[in-house]
Amino acid sequence: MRMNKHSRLHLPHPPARPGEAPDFSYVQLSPAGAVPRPDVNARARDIESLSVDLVRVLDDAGDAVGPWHPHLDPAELQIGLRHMLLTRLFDDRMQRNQRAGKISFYIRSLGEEAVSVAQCMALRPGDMLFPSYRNQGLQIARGIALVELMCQLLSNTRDMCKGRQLPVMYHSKAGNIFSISGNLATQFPQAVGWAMAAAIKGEDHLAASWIGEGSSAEADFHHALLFASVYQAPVILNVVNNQWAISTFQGYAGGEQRSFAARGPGYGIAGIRVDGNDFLAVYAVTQWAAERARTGAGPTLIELVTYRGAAHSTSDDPARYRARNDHEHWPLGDPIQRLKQHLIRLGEWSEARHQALAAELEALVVSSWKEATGFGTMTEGPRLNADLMFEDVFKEMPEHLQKQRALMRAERSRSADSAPPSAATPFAKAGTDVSAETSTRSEGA
Ligand SMILES: Cc1ncc(C[n+]2csc(CCOP(=O)(O)OP(=O)(O)O)c2C)c(N)n1
Ligand SMILES: [Mg+2]
Repeated sequence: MRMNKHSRLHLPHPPARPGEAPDFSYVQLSPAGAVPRPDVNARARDIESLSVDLVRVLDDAGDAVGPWHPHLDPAELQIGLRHMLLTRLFDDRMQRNQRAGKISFYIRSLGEEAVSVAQCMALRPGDMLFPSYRNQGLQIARGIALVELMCQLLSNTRDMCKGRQLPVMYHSKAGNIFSISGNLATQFPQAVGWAMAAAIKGEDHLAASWIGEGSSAEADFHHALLFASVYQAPVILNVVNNQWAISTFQGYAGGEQRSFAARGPGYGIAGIRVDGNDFLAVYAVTQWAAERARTGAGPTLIELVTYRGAAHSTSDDPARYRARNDHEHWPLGDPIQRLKQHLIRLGEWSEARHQALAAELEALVVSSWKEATGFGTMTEGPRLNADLMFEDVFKEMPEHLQKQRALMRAERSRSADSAPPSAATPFAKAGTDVSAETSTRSEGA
């Protein structure tokens, strides 16, 4: 080892910048089927190797191998494929809608669909999910209608967030899915708190939460792990390592010296690294962690190794900071392709069935969009009642807000009186607004 006369500062290096060839040699892989599956009640300190190895079930040919093979029914696998494909087609259409100026912002999950879909399917409906903004697959797998998600993206009269949130920060009213926060990593301590409460109440439910590897640099990540460890909370903490936090390479969040999963054992929590693009491996590892939580063996930190195939969001341009077409060179492939290939090898799927499914789901996305736009678009009414912005924060509205609301109402009726009847105003004319709760407008109404 070379000795320096002085200390030196190490700067992590992204594998390849624009103009360079993609290079994923830094990603530590294990062969499919090679990692042992310990008992669900194994102590965290006895299974530390799981946090550096990589659990994989699907091999390069598309066969399921090794001790983590979850032996799911083909029908279950087909449902998983359907949810993943719907997630991708929904994402593609919403991306195009943003480019066409129909919504203001969007975030895709291209290449990461197995994370949300397989994990959701491995959990029970009563388990509480605390997602990030890149977990739309959870909403889809939990049965939230596309129309509901689209109305949130449009901030229209049926918007579940009543126009108060950035598009994709869903707050689904059903499905046991917690509201999404743009403040990174807040969901981690919240999930641990929820899990602690479930344990205190003697319930059988667990909590699961997802953050990006970049967000693991937030203090909330560490608070969550400590609380989860001390109280052995029934929680599954997922770090989705898609290698990038906007333009910042994962090495800057600490992934260069040690895996993210290895932070688990540091806190006395089981840590496990899994191929995030392998539907079967993600399912099996989540099922294992869920059983640990439900049998009192405590929390698990799962690192899902994957790749962010698209830009961070519609506001980002990855051509500025990473190698062109690098997604095609990602060594763990594409989750949809891999599950499709596996089902074909089982004799339970075909190219023709795949195309028919894609056409069916595309039609669902199109018809859902048509229905959603009937509740209002960015340019056409009906519009949310502006009064809504003053509600739901205080039980009794403080005086200063009452004053502001009165001012706004006066301004609105003044501009409504002076404006020609057809002129577009920032707020719809009082009396014609439709509130989020009272809206029952249906397609074409
Ligand atoms: C507390 C906080 N800091 C910074 C941001 C700005 N920000 C939004 S997304 C993002 C990158 C997050 O990357 P990662 O956690 O890896 O998740 P990914 O987007 O890759 O899914 C940043 C820095 C924020 N929203 N909240
Ligand atoms: Mg990331």
